[in-house]
Amino acid sequence: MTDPAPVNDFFTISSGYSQLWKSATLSGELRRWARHWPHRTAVVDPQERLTFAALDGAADRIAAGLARIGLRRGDRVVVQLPNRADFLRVWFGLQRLGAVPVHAMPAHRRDEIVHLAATSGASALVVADRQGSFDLREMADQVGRTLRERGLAPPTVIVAGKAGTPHRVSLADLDEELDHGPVPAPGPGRRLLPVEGPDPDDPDGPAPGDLALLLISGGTTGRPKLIPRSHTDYLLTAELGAAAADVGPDTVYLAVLPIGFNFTLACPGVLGTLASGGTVVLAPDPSPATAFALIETEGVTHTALTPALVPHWLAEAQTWPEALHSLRVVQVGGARLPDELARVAGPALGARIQQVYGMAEGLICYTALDDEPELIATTQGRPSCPEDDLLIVDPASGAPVPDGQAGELLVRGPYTLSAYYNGPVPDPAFTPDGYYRSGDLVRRLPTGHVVVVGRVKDQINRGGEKYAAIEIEDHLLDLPGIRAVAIVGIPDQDWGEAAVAVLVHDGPAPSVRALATHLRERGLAAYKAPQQVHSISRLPLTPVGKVDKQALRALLTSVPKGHHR
Ligand code: J2J
Repeated sequence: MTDPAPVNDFFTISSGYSQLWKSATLSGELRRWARHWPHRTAVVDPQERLTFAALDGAADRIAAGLARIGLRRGDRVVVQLPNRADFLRVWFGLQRLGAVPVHAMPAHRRDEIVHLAATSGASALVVADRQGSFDLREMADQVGRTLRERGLAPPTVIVAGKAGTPHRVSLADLDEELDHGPVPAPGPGRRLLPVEGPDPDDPDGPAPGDLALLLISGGTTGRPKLIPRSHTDYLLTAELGAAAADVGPDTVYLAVLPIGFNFTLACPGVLGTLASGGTVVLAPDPSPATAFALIETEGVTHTALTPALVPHWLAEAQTWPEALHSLRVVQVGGARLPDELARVAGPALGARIQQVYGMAEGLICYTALDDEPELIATTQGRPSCPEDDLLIVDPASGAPVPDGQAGELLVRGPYTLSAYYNGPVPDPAFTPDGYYRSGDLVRRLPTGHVVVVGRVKDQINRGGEKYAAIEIEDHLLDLPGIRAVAIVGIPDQDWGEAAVAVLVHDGPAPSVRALATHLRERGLAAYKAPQQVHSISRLPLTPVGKVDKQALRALLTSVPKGHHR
């Protein structure tokens, strides 16, 4: 599919970053790593261990295999794979071809995958065969049927595992050494940054400033948007992260969170570790028991968690502290880590805590490993790059707030996006001078540390998994007897936030379970189902006629426990 290069204003405001941007592609980097340390272990999963040379070889074969089935440079491919070595084989295979992975999450279901495939114009969809009892291949076929009904081309389904039927392609068949004939002429890349190529180790590859991957936004105004990231800015993200987390050749990084999550992949995560010559260990599930066993056997030094996982790790550490002897750095991010938990976590885990406040759109903040303990416990860190340009403004007027006061964080910088992929022009998510509106309320200390105090975006963040309230409101409005819906986040002890469906309805109120069933039937990820239902005769409105979610939140948090169903 053609994907013409857009005119991008970022070219004009970004020239000051050229010192920071290196002229390298992700495929070229893997080549160099494999040349520098071919026999070191790059990736470990429960079934296999891959050296850097083996990963590089797999990328070559899979790129050729993808070309055999008709994929070309610039083509988008939705990748929904669990934390297994196959994710990295496919991901680097796509990079070597110059195709663009679109990162789906393992919890996503038909509706989300259809949206990602449709908005990216994906040529292929890569899934595992099953996830527990759920057959992802059937879901992938349904995605194809839904797209066809909408007049769009269904993606080729590629299965890591048993393909099941001949109309699906098995990854094992792509990963074969075959003479594939002449390599097809590369298509055009989509240039995001003014960084020319080629990378000497990827001479036929895309330019370093070209689109390399598409991440998904948490969503605020509807369905998730696609975040374009280039080779250059993504490598910069990973390298800044490696410096912040003290990642080096001795690092053994345990990926507990989904590998397609920006935090896990690049902050510094998998890429920062590989770029430093370290080893990545993939946890097949996020349970502390699995993680602790891997930490003990593989000598894990670094990992990254969401706040919701921390109490479970503390409980496990009480009974199995010796498993953690090698652990040095535990990063926590994705949602606000309560200060009290941050204070106890380091000593209990025998490791340094590093708070990470980041967004797939770009900006990543880290506390320094040697920051004062109180700063580590109570702040979300400082921007990882001196060129990150942060502005804190009054959300209503847009005017900068006085130093130290809370306001909405706006950001631009060398690895922060300037437009969503195929987004509207102009896009209210950006200011006219190129700042991304994060929707987060923050306060900045004189040390430069940022404290996240709330948010202005209408989003639910359940333990790090985000979605736009409106996405669920729209689906619930379709239920019989429902006249109005507001999804409101309220504090939750275990998950940081719980979603309450506030309903104006005829007849009896639907149960929490009925809502979950409806959303599952609509093909949505299970984490988007509300935890509580609350009936109301009329939704309160703000003076401009919007649903007053603050008033609802105040009402819900003042109602005595037991009233909600
Ligand atoms: C409070 N809110 C936070 C934190 C993210 C590293 C770390 C996290 C993400 C991520 C990421 C928070 N305290 N420590 O991509 O590379 C909320 C904010 C933010 C939104 C971004 C990474 N860390 N948040 O979480 O794109 O509201 O990225 O704007 O998924 O999560 O979500 P996402």
